[in-house]
Amino acid sequence: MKTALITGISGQDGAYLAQLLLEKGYHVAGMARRCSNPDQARARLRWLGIADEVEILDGDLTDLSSLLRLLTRVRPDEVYNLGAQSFVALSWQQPILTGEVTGMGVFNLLEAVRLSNLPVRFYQASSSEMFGKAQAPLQSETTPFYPRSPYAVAKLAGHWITVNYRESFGLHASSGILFNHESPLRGMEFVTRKITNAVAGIKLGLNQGLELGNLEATRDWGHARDYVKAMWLMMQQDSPGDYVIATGHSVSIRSFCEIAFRHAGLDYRDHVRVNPAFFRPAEVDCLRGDAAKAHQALGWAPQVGLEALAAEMVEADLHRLSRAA
Ligand code: NDP
Ligand code: GDR
Repeated sequence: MKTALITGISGQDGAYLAQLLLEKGYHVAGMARRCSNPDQARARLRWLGIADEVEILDGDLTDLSSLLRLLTRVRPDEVYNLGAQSFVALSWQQPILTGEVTGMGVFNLLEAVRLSNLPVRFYQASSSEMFGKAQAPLQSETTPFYPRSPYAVAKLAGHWITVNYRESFGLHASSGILFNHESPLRGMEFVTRKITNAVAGIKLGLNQGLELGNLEATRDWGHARDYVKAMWLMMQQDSPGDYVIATGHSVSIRSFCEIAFRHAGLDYRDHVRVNPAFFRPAEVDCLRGDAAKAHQALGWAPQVGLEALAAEMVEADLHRLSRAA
């Protein structure tokens, strides 16, 4: 039986990845930060019905000693580094914390892997945000990076130190450059979930409107369940590498609003108001990924399209809010 250690187990991707690995017969250990309500770390795992099947252990990406202790105890075959301060907008409010967790955290974990001397395969959760002010209309592994936020700068450091440990120490370390991926487990502050949660609230008469920032930015959105499969596939390759994971389709926030509101029989124009307070100091205008390398080398392809993704999210929020009402 293989063992996996997942940092960021309490997040969206951590939950779906844990589910996938359990289905594949892994022992799954997850690292979570100490929190005053320990139940919180398992909320998403509970939603998927797997909370009791995952071993949760305390640790923090900013604390090298906790990482070393965890690795020595769990002795994983595969380490998936999903932990991060992942909210781009917050990274301008807390740039130093973002640098320490999202950037230096990767240095800490890689160093812990190296010092542990375990034959570990390592996955780093890199991001399409690294392309930022995109230097090509379709971004692939060879497109130059141009980060536009403290978050993206930190992710870039994490990406390059992953490449560097691979090249310096022969570590089986891969970097998945994942474009936006969403689900009913997406955090409420991210734009798709903010929208689907508002759609459900408006439909049920719980609230009236929705304030958003820039509606014209475009994103290449996929389903988180599809994307965690790509992470696992990277770890099964004989050689490590870097892979863009994306659908190849990009639509605006405005279009996502239109689709999500329409699913509930509503017109977004009656409910959405632009509030400049949600604009970012520097925006990433257009992201669209070219996942040809992943298709060819990993046999990976996304299964869920945007309409189905939005519908699943709206339905899940309707279900949750109608039970709470
Ligand atoms: P989430 O924000 O849902 O989850 C982030 C996880 O990181 C949470 O479990 C969080 O714990 C944990 N974390 C935060 N700070 C620390 C710390 N100091 N030490 C250890 N763990 C910490 O993100 P997603 O699941 O959406 O994303 C997973 C990873 O993939 C992230 O690294 C993200 O940046 C990256 N990514 C995500 C994409 C997406 O579209 N979802 C696209 C590309 C990359 P807690 O619950 O305690 O806050
Ligand atoms: P992103 O996701 O920054 O792409 O990072 P987010 O959903 O936060 O923003 C996407 C786009 O929507 C615009 N936007 C708003 N965003 C939010 N959050 N709230 C609003 O009210 C709003 N109005 C408009 C934003 O300006 C932006 O253009 C996500 C995270 O998961 C990262 O961790 C990950 O690395 C990238 O995706 C790929």
